[in-house]
Amino acid sequence: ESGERRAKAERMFGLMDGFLKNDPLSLQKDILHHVEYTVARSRFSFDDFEAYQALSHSVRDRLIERWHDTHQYFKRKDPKRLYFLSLEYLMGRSLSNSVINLGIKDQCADALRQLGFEFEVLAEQEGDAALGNGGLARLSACQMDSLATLDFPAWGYGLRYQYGLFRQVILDGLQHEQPDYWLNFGNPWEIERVHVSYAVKFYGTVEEETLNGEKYKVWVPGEMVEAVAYDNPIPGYGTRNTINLRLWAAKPSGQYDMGKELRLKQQYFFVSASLQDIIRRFKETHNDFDNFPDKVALQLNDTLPSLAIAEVMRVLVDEERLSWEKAWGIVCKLFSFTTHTAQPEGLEKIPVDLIGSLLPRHLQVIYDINFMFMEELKRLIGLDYSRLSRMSIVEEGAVKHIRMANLSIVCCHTVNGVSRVHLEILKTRVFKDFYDLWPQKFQYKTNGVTQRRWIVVSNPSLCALISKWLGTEAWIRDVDLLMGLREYATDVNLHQEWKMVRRVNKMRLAEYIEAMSGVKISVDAMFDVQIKRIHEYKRQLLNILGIIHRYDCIKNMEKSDRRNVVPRVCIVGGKAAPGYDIAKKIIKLCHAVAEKINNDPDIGDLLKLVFIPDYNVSVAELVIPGSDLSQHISTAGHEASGTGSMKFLMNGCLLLATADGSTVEIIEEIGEDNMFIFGAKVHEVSALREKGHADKVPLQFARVVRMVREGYFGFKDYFQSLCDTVEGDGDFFLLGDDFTSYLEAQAAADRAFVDQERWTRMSILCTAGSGRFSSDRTMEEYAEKTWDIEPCKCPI
Ligand code: F55
Repeated sequence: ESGERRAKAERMFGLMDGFLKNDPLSLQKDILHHVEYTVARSRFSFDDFEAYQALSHSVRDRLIERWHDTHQYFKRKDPKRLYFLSLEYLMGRSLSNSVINLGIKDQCADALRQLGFEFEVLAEQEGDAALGNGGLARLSACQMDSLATLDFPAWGYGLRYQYGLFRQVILDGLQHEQPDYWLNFGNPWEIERVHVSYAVKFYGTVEEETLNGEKYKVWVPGEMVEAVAYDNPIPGYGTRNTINLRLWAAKPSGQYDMGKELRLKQQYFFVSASLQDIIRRFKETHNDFDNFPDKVALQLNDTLPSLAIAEVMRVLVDEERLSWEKAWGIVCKLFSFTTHTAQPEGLEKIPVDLIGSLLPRHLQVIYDINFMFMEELKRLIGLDYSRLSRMSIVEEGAVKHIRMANLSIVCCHTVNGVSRVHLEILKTRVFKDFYDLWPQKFQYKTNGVTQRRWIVVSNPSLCALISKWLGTEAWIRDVDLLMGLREYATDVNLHQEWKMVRRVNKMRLAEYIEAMSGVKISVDAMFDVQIKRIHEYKRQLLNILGIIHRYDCIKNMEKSDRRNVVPRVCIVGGKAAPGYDIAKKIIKLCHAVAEKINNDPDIGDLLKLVFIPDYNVSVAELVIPGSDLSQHISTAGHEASGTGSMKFLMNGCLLLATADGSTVEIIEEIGEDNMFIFGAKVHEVSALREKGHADKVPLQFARVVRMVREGYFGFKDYFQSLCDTVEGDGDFFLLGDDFTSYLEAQAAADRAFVDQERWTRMSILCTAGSGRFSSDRTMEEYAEKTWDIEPCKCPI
């Protein structure tokens, strides 16, 4: 029977003519094939977009081959698998990343050239897949790349939202949000699986039934929505392994569009479909749930997917008929979770009534878990009611809530922070009660980013330069080899080439800025960049006030002193959450200040300020390689990790930063001498807040805030409330306290930049020291310390 099947498969493989070939001629044939039969363009006149489509389909075919082999192999070996559950992924574009990881970039470029096209031009045709908000979502994407490259038997699960993150359009300096119709031009990077679909239940009631004298609960739903799988192959670099990112869409039925449903509904839709899929796969080869945790690790990306805990309990108890105790024993070995916030206000809470109505059985399960937990806790700590109520999964109050973080900590075997200081904050503040109870559950894994996307894809000339000087491309898989660059940190020849690569990247960025905003900038100036979500704690306002100070200084200078000023181009970019008014005012202020400075004939090239609209992954790929200095200036204790800094570091961009999140560890790797560090430290912040600041604000700070208040940049009334957030007792994020040392760090950056020799050495040392901040290292640590999984390498 199986011999017969194999013979059949071999015959079919023969008919297929073996695997697709990657020489330029075969690629040309494939591209033309897709022009004719997939894009269906008249033979053969096709434009850049159609060529992009045809090329992408040719690449997709190659991904599918490897994807098949990888999953076949995983099935045969049946290793313990990791399921990475995340509501958000910021994948960006896929074409360049795919051809690089497949190792066919040069062949594709050759093939296209012979057809009269240029690879780089076609790559620009692709839009971003932006299924998430910020750092958390991009981290998921970087981690998927590393999991594939390191051959881990991992699956990603997520949601296929109809609309991506809003597009940011700036009108008169104000942010407007427009829908991102990312699927309107087709998506060659996904494979629709019409037959992989599951019914997801909502609402209804819970009935009790008796079977063979045993009572059990039955959830009678009030509504069903069908989930359909869309598979997104994730190729590893330098390996055949290609793993799967499976995204769920609601089957169109007129009524449903998950993009518009309430968040809790989306979360459960995601959790239910993913777990049905995971359990079905487990049952294909196993008939006993006892070894479920030996074969499956479930990783929760923050608490957004934490309904999965209640769902597994429900399925095991109500559907698989396991006893509560047995099910609980399994659940406790299954889940781990990573938290991405350092602020208690950032913890997710869901109104009890909402869960009770949408997911009545899950609410019961959560209450039962909490009851057991509270009983155990009373035994362990006694009747300390205030601590018991702090630790309860249920928050009492006018409106009762479920604390998803408490649920996750109680039910997960491991809780991870995203940097060393982040774990310290969790232990001593955010989750102190839990840490005191279960210290062994708490770990940290410092975040990392993938050097494939953040150097190889986005900075090809730096990539080539690194490989040339290291004499190998092995660092693309083994990033610690970057350390080898330290040896050449003062080599004049490397300096020459390094400066050239950086300059060309700056020219590319300058062209983009001019096209985008009409502002002409000089590549001799220092490009000083802050790109990230706009948030008060990230202190874009500190940056803008610093720019106002610089402007004010130049204005008040003797003309003859101006030649000592180091020319700067300040670049800011980022989206504000649609309902976050203060963040939107920060964007407006940035534009108002830019308008004034950029049109002041006194200033010329000494200072420019530009806001780059619609910041996203592909904008980052352009901006980061062209930056000299980047700012990561959150109030200490607020940025759980920060990952943008790591991308700049890899690209040889210097950092001006507070000792917050993972920056603390970057300082250890690079050395304080090679960075510009300023501001209060994590342990100093609470004392500064208590002391109050009204009486000892630096004059320079008071002056620049007054300029904004008094309408120097226009929009006087509009900016008052923004100024209120940083003056008097309003200055929660300590802009006034850190202002003086911020200006000193900026002055130190100026002095370093004047000495190009020194700057270039620092730049090389940044790249050389960035290895620890690769997501490869992060994923290795998770695999060993949290998930207990091992590589499973598909043979070629
Ligand atoms: C998204 C949705 C919700 Cl409900 C809550 C938070 C988010 C989100 O986007 N968080 C986020 O991006 N957090 C960031 O995670 C990064 C990766 O760990 C960290 O580097 C960064 O410090 C943190 O702010």
